[in-house]
Amino acid sequence: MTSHPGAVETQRLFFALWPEEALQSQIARMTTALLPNHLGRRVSEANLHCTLVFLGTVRPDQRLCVEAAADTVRVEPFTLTLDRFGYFRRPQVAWLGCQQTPPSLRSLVSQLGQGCAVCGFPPEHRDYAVHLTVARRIARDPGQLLVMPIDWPITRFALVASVHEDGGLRYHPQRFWELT
Ligand code: 2AM
Repeated sequence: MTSHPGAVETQRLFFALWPEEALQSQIARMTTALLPNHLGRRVSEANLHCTLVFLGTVRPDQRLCVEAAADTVRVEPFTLTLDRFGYFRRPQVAWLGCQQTPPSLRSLVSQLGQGCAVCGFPPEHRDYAVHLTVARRIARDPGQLLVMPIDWPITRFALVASVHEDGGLRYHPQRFWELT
């Protein structure tokens, strides 16, 4: 949280799919197998996640608002198959994603995005590109790397805070919502 005298306490927040620890380890191992060691900087295992809706700076009243919006989301549990390696040239990040975005994931992102718009967060107009960033500062496209597919059962989503800690960024889930 920010804490300037007289300032409103804000947080940097986003909604995400948050893997169980065992899956975070599996993804970290897969990244090590895929990317040569000298390429880029790995996202630390405990930070691995897939963003659904990025909010940025959030006031306490807005946090209550987005939490209420999340309460209204109706999506049944589904499976997300991570079966694709990708690279975004501009932010220079490598990621895992999926060949086919499940309709349930689109619905989840869309419901959350619409709810957050009501709380003052402009909706994202770009098509949702599911990606779980595994490494940053990769200057050159590593090309198409073959991924051993991982089936990730999605039973919940999280509101996550991004916090500066020990000279780096650490992501902390604040609250989970179960899909039913
Ligand atoms: P990235 O993994 O592609 O960098 C916390 O910062 C999470 O929110 C990260 O997953 C990051 O995506 C994403 N994020 C950061 N800034 C963003 C922005 N302006 N729009 C969308 N997502 C963003």
